[in-house]
Amino acid sequence: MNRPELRVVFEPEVPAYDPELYRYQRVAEGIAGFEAVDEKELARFRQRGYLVVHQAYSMAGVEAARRELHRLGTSPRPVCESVYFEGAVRRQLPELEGKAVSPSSGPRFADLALGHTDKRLPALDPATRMRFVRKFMGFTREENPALKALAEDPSLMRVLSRLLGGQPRLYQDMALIKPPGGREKPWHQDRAYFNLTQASRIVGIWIALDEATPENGCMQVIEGGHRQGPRIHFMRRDWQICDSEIARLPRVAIPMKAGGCLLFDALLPHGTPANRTGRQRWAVQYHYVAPDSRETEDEDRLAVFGEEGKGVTC
Ligand SMILES: O=C(O)CCC(=O)C(=O)O
Repeated sequence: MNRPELRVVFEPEVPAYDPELYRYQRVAEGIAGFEAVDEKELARFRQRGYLVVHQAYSMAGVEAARRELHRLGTSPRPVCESVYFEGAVRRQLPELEGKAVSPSSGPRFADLALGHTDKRLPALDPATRMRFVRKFMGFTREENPALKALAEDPSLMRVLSRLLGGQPRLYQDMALIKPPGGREKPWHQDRAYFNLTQASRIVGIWIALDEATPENGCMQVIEGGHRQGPRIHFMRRDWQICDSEIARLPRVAIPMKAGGCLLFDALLPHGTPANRTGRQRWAVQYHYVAPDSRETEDEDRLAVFGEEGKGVTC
């Protein structure tokens, strides 16, 4: 298989946030194993916008996926489409000082909040690179069989077929390595990032490859928030929902052990706080679409999720 061209993104440093945004009211309940997903759980998913499945994956599968991610993080030529580094890596790389994508140079919309993009990995020893890596994308390929196996797990496919009402197609893959001190992912709806029509059915899965806790940046959600539809996103610390809107809503934390997962509606508002521990927090996230999903353009997405022309402020 041909290797994809590598895209390396050096993110800007993300400003501090109000810790109140991640003060949660409750911890989510879950079920054990994909086989426990019945009609009642599917109805709960529709109502709440998510479903937590503990012990969804075997530890052998999780460990094999971790080994592949470690290889992606330390290899001189990782087999994936993109690698994102935390803004803190800039302090190791003085040549990046002041380098950022400038809106006037016409970057793709998705790059605006991301910082400087390159085709080469930073000249750092592999261990240092691994310490600052935040995200990989486009790795679900034959060369990474354990990561591909997580994405194509037959029990997951059965659940997704029921949630999507048709054969699931993988739309996006991400590995999210939140390093010690690693940045917050501000509250957002994933649909605000996807150029897919609003009628397209989309379900995400976030799989813990480590224990995920409120301290190291586990997922938090606004239960039932998908039923209020699309929310306006603003370019602040990231492409995100306004903090003042989130501050008014009750938040649910989703801690889980390695091998557990969160299935969620692509309109469910969610976010993760910074990692305040001394260890990385590893997870993978996949999004799937129904067979009748349709691609659209940035401008269609921004007409729904963007602030322009709506007279709103944040
Ligand atoms: O793992 C995380 O920190 C959250 C990732 C996330 O929500 C996203 O990238 O859409």
